Amino acid sequence: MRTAKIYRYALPMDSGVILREQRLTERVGFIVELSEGDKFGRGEIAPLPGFSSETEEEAYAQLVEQASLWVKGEQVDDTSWYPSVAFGLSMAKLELENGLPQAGNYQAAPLCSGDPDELLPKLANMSGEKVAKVKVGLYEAIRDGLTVSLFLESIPDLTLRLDANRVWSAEKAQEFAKHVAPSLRQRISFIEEPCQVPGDSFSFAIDTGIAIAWDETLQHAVRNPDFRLEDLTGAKAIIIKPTLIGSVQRCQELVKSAANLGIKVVISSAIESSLGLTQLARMAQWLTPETVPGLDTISLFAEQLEVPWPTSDLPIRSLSEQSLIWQEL
Ligand code: OSB
Ligand code: MG
Repeated sequence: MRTAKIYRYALPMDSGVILREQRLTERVGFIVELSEGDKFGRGEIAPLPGFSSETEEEAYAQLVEQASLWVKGEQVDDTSWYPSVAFGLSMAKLELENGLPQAGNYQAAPLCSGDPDELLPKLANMSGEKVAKVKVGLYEAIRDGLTVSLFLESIPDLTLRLDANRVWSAEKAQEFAKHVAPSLRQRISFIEEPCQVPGDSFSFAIDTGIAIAWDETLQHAVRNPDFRLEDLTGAKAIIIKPTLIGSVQRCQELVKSAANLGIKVVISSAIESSLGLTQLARMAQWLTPETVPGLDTISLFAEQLEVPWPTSDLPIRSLSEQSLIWQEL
């Protein structure tokens, strides 16, 4: 006997979370709970405004339709679903089948935005590889270059991941690189999407010796059903945000292709609640055990949902306090 429930959650965010120039005061999403006999599994479906192509309403309509088919026992191919729906439902099914290992990789690369004194204590608590993520492109490119150099010079065993979110022209990106000494550049593990145009990012990597990673470019490319990772050349790493990419199996295939091509994979968050984020940590430990994932987003929230993130002391709301908006028994 199969049953399914869908909750809609709404969680307050920390003040000051800005996404694509919009303040995000509340994160909204769905949790699907699939049950069969005494087994159950959960998944989070939370399109991210400004990043997902599907809206909350579109995702909800497809989620209800597909959850209902699952209850009836019908098999449906999920390759054409919205990424957020494919991810959440595949995760719920996987958890139900006991297919998601318990162990998680919770050592997220700390996100920081500029002050080395703030970063040092965070790094002191890290076991193993010291890697942090810095958003660049928010200030002058020259200032970014100087800040990055300062980080690398003051913490000799630090490597950095940078993210420019496609803000620079080819010239601005060059200006940034000019202010990072060539001897420091190999400690930039990669910079995500330095330029507005992917071709410029590719040239930037060749000209400067600073490795790049595809994030937005990968999200666009996977919308094409004929996409092959072989065609996305030039990057040392790809960023997989499952909510923006698709099912667990789709992500798993990408991890496999990347391994064959010698490309590093960083499983990252699209600002899921602590429920979805802990599942991502387990997925990262399972699929990319050698890599620190990009999951340092719990502190963007003011509250957690049902499952605590191990290092967070934010208050926890239970799922039963959220609205149960659909069920099929
Ligand atoms: O800019 O990569 C981004 C989260 C949501 C939307 C966009 C981004 C992010 C992150 C996640 O940066 C954290 C990470 O990748 O380390
Ligand atoms: Mg990015």
